Amino acid sequence: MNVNRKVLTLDEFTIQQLRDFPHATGELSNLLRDIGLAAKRVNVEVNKAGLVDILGDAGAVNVQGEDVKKLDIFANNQLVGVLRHGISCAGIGSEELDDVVIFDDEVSNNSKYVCLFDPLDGSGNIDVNVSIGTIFGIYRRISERGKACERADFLQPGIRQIAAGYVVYGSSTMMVYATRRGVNGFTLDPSIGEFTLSHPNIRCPENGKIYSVNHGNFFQYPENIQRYIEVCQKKDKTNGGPYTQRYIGSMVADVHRNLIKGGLFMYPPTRDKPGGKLRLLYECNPFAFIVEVAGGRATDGKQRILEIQPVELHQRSPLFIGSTNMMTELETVGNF
Ligand code: AHM
Ligand code: MG
Repeated sequence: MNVNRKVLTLDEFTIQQLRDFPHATGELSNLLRDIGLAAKRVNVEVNKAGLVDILGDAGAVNVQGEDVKKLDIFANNQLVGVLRHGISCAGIGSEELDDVVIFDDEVSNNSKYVCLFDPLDGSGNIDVNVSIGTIFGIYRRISERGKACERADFLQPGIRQIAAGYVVYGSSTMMVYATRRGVNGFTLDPSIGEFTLSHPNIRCPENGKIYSVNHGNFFQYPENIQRYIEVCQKKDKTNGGPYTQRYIGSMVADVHRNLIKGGLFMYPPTRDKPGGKLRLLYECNPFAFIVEVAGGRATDGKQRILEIQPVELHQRSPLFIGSTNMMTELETVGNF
């Protein structure tokens, strides 16, 4: 068998990056490897979800008041398990859990990082064979090392993320992660069971023609958002259009597409959800970090997502995220 040595695995890539920093401890590489391992396990279950009794509601309701699907629980358990047993993470916060989990053992107490994640986003799409994903953000703890981490470690503004990423379980399975140095995408090669570098140095195009929003909520949006959506609909060749509307209902897939092709994703406030639907810590912050590193922007309509000081773990936020020129257009039309 020919081994294609031009292909870098996720591990090889993170180790190669380490070489530029002789004092780096390798803890972040370890953490990313742990998350990659959990993702591979989730991927196996997602792929066979139609075959086994893992579809459907687990009969519980999560802290957000939504039905919990069995795969959500499986994904959550995998992530908590690998991070607890790894050497790099002092504790986690999960969209599926009421409170943070502080590992509080000797190795974990000496670990540098805490991790916040949405184990399986887009859960409404699990049963219908549509892409879903895992989202994560990694922070350096601010509490003293050597002791158990603290709640404040998890309530840092998104700007303090050291790395953030997502895994999309789609037509292929991809892990994309960002550090301040750049955004890179790795596609799972099922023949060797490894994530391999397929999308080096991802840049979000400055211009885009895709807008992604739940049109069903149109009449629930503030007037300035309705105005912008109408501008998108009326675009034609004479003014940079036509625009295309694409919305799967899985943020990971929707933002991933716009990141690669150029576009704008919105989850505005609605009459029923004036604070928006998406969670600041598990969904908005990781994507805001990734998209900003790739050259795009992300706001809640008033301020930069990454500068919001979180006050509670499960807080929600409106989200506008994507290509810079579309963001500017939104702000101009919407009079933000
Ligand atoms: P979830 O975490 O319960 O899956 O909800 C988040 C998802 C996002 O992936 C997606 O963008 C959004 O909810 C879709 O919501 P809606 O159906 O209201 O448009
Ligand atoms: Mg979710």
